[in-house]
Amino acid sequence: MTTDLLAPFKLNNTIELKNRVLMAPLTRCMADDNLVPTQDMVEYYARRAETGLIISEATIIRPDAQGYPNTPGLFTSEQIQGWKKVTDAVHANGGKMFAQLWHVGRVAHPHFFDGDVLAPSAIGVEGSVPRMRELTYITPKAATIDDIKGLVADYAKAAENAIEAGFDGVEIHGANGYLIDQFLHYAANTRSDEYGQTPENMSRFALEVTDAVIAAVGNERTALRVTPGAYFNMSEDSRDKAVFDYLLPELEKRDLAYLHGGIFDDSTTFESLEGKTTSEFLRAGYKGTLVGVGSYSFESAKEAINDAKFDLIAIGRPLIANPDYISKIANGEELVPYSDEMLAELK
Ligand code: FNR
Ligand code: 8K6
Repeated sequence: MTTDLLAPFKLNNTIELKNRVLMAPLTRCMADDNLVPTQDMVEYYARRAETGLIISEATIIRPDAQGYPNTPGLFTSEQIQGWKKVTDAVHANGGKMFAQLWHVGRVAHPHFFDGDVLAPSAIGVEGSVPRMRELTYITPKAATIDDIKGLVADYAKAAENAIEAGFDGVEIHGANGYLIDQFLHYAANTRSDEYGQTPENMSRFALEVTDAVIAAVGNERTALRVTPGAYFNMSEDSRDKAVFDYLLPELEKRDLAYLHGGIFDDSTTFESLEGKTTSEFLRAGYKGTLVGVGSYSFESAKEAINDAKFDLIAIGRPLIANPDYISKIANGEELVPYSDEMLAELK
């Protein structure tokens, strides 16, 4: 029997999705200057409510989480009210939506806020801020234990704010070389305390954040995105696999809504993961609901789900090009191809 990706999928006792196609989180840098979602964003997300679950663009949990211009936040009442308009519109169109909770760690830039750039260790990234190339990255401050406690508490607070803003749950952004991922990789974490050096210690921050968010909003409303293979703002280290070998069974015990592998092309293999792709590695180590992503078409996703490679598919760029992706697939209509110029406007 083949799985129908357009048929409902029960995520858990709290959440049922109307189909298995998720909208991947997509940063658009279109919030207003107070990092509040705009009316254009309300309409942009509402148009995509036919997907089983929309995952919001990465949304910062506090001011020093910011590394790009006009990324939305979830830490002021104005931002919460702005998101409420988005979630109301998505719900009115029959959709569901999770907020992706973000702190960029060492990829933050003090241009956007007052204070330190925090990271696990004082190791900077090369390069400069996309779209603001004159802003080069600085060497971050290694977070103190008090800093870490504050960060964990602020992820939980942002999760509570997300529920207040009407989201159906949250996806913690633990991927793509940002703060949580920085703790999980040797290239960014050289700490000598209980947050560094061993797989258990390097997983501690990710698990503390996950547990704090679960305590705030419940495990059935908590999801996590991870990138075991380093590919963005991070370099590979052969020891990284051991960290994820420890982390994945720990996550499985938490009975999350889902685990999501964040990657641009899921055919990319990683030496540090013994030649596996992201979804192959995650599937081998994690038995809960897994979301695949990364250059899939509807057809290739269907094949992968039928082969039990993962359970749900997240679609990114094709949903930028085709707000009506689900209807087009259902009706056998041709999709508009994605191009980078489409990022200039919210359609
Ligand atoms: C992304 N991606 C991304 N990932 C994430 O976890 N949070 C984010 O905010 C963003 N932002 C973002 C912006 C843009 C413009 C692109 C193209 C990508 C990665 C995205 O969720 C997804 O993993 C990739 O786009 C691969 O999926 P597709 O596009 O091949 O279906
Ligand atoms: C100002 C826009 C900021 C967007 C930040 C989120 C991520 C955007 C995508 C950038 C592309 C990264 C490409 C990595 C490719 C690796 C291929 C193996």
